[in-house]
Amino acid sequence: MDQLKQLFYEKSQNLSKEIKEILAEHGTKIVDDVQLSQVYGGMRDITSMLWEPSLLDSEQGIRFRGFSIPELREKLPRAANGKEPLPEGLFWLMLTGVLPTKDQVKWLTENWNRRANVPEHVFKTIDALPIDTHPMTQLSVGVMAMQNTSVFAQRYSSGMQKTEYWDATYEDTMNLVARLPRVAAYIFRRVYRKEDHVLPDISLDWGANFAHMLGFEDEGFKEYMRLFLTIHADHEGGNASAHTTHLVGSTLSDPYLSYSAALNALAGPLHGLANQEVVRWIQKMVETLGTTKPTREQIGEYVKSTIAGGRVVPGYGHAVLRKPDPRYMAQKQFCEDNIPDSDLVKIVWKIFDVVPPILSSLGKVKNPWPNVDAHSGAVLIHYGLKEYNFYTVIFGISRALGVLAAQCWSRALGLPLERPKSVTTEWVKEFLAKSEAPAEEGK
Ligand code: CMX
Repeated sequence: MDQLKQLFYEKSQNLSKEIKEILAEHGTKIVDDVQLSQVYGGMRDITSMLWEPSLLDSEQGIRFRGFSIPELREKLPRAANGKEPLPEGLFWLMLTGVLPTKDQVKWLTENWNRRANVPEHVFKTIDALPIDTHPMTQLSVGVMAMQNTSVFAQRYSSGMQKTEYWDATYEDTMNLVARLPRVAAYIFRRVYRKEDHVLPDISLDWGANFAHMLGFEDEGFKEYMRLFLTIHADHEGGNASAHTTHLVGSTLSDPYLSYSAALNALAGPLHGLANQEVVRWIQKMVETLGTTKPTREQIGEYVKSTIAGGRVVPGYGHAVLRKPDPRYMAQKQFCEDNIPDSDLVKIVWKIFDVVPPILSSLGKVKNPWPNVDAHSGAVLIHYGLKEYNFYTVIFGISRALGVLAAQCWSRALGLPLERPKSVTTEWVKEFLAKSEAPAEEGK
């Protein structure tokens, strides 16, 4: 058994035992109430699922196994001469709960490089799609095409025991994460670089190799890619892409099927697609205003016209967060340190000055602050990755780390099929009639 698998096995066995004890003693304790407005309101804030890799606090933002993003940037191993964390280290942390050493991260990079071979039929499947198919759809199809190699699916059909599910899920997770950058880069070069593909360089780490296969050799871009792939990896379990993985996986669909479904959720404009929408929105603004250096007043008028047109301001607001997103702040800091003079980045910062008071003045927006998607496009454009339809793919590659680490945990802990209760409005009316009826006399 490899060293990461061994550590994960020990940790998950221990937690499994602990959970059994907790449930035996406290299983009937009430952890939450549910209001009718939550039933109609997208199940916001209802505590109802388990997700080990990370936890979101509405004020402080995301913590991965207790570590904030600034702490991860400080404590996770980095590339030689690099300042940003290696996403491999975050995967190790999410899977085991333990910060890895430099050697352990090196081992993981090498292990993924050995697993990264993508079967030829996957490229042929992608090539069969019309070139104007959205890159997120191409990625989802590419992942589905790899499903015939699922260790979980093969072992399940040969009668695998429940106690082995975690092992097969771990193998699929490691293979899939290892292959993803190659598949995504293939899509990028197919669509935007006339099929001039770039072969992997196995001397590089996971993030830098992805940048290399996309065709970007700038060290600054490689550093940003490491940061990007780290901060987008997980946002606890209730967000649409994570929850989709969890739900689909709970039927014992293998990691390829579950993660492909997650990509389809991430491809929605209220979720991951917002990062491309932000850039489209800014470019339209620059075009409309006729300047690359708009004033705060001009931006304010443009924001108001977006809202008056019945559209949301992309990159702002969040279902859980109630403060500026630490993932936005990490990117802001990266830009202050590395590219403070980019016109586009300066626009992003001015938008941050202007949008929150306008959204607050509407009186209905619960969080007027920027989220992760408000910043990334400007940085990618600065480094020359201008094809914004590809941005959500990069988000998706990062998201694999969190949702697949969580899937390993779900199978190791033996979590069951997910099946919440739904009701009809007819049921609600009857429920209200009963609860509002006066108590019968004498009772
Ligand atoms: N611009 C304009 N209006 C907004 C808004 C924004 N950025 N954010 C919220 N609102 C509106 C909502 O549309 C809703 O209006 P109605 O009551 O008329 O339908 C009202 O404010 C209340 O919404 P909320 O409770 O504050 O926010 P939700 O939890 O319902 O939605 C989110 C959260 C992210 C979908 C929403 O803020 C939004 O649409 N933001 C823009 C898209 C975006 O950036 N998405 C990326 C999120 C991060 C990610 O998952 O990647």
